[in-house]
Amino acid sequence: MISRIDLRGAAFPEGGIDRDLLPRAEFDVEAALEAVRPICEDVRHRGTAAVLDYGERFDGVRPERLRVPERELTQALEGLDPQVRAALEESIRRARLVHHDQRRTDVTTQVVPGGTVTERWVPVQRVGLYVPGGLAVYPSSVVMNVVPAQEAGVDAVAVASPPQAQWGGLPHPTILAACALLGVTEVYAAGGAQAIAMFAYGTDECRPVNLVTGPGNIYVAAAKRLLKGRIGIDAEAGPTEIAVLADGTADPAHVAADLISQAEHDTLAAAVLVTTSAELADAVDKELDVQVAATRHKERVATALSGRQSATVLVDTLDRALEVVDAYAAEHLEIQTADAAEVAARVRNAGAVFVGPWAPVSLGDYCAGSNHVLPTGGCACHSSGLSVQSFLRGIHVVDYSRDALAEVAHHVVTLAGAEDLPAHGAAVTARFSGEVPPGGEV
Ligand code: HSO
Ligand code: ZN
Repeated sequence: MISRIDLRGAAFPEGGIDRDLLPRAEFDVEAALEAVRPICEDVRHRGTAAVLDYGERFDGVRPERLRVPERELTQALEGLDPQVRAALEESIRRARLVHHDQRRTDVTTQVVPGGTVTERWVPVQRVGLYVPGGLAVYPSSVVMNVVPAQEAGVDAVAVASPPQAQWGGLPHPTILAACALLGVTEVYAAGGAQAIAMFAYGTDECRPVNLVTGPGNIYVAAAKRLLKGRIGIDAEAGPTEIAVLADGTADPAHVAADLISQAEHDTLAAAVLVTTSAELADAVDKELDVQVAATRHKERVATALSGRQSATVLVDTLDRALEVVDAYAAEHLEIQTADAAEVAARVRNAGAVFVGPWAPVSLGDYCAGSNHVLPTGGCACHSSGLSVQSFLRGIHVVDYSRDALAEVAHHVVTLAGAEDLPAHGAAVTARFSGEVPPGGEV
């Protein structure tokens, strides 16, 4: 079911292996840009009516209105299964613990006597959080977007999620209930590129936002790419990925279950096992056959596991395994080896690392306290998952006294001259009657 790449005995190039040699889902955001451009333009010009029209076209239902009335949120919470409510509350509680601790304190550096630079952390004022519809319902993604925004101190949080025909054009009631639990009252029945355009340009029902976060399909990713700059974005999320780095000590049944758990998201989801043990690889293959046949979304899972984006990679040593997972830079990486903590500490590139046999990815999807909005498509080599930091900006506050400026003025004038920008120097000397003060006065 899952293909095999045998790198045993292969020469690994100095400086790391080429990540293009490793399996990856086809997710061509560029190709979707042309499809979303007219949608975004239309929303820009026609506003709410355009968003509703696209809801009708793409989600198969025209919501009565874009903004979900607050009473719908309250009703959804009242109708929520008590067990789901308890689980969501625990998920929120744990996420708050972790994200609360991510908050930054302002740091003031005294550069010279009388000269300080403070990095002041300021929350983004208004954010739009996207919660996908698609093949599953994602109240957990409401938690993962809203909690860091709230902990960062964002003033206004708006949520958009596609209208559902089955629910009379409202987003799924569990999404609405999760919003209510979190105290979010501004919710829109909007999905796809039109939701991102609504957030970026604003309509008569929705004021424009400064930043949009949250995963979505390829059209959401394309709209984010198109509108980036006008709005900030977190990332262009692609299909979900799990990599498992395992040795002969791993339990094949658990490894298979974890691979299946993420393959369940999407036919394009990627499941990659990197192992030093051919015996484990064989045992996982057997487990996959048994477990896939028994799982609810077996077609979807089988397509994902047999797709070109999924593979078992055999290597000779743990060092090689680490090179492979670093090159792959998975959204989620499990370490199922002896001394898992020690191996995990050596990982350079991953959105989140799950250490040892008791930390499956699905724990992190819901209830670990960590965030599940993570970099995909290899972006974990340069980007982080969603956190409080995603909703903050660091403003440098520069505060210099006359003497502190005088001390360094000659250097400013020199550098301005070196760049042939004498007016920059003049802006300093103008404060000292047109003279360059001698350095070292302070
Ligand atoms: N694994 C997904 C998140 C998710 N799983 C939500 C279940 N619900 C991407 O990290
Ligand atoms: Zn998941």
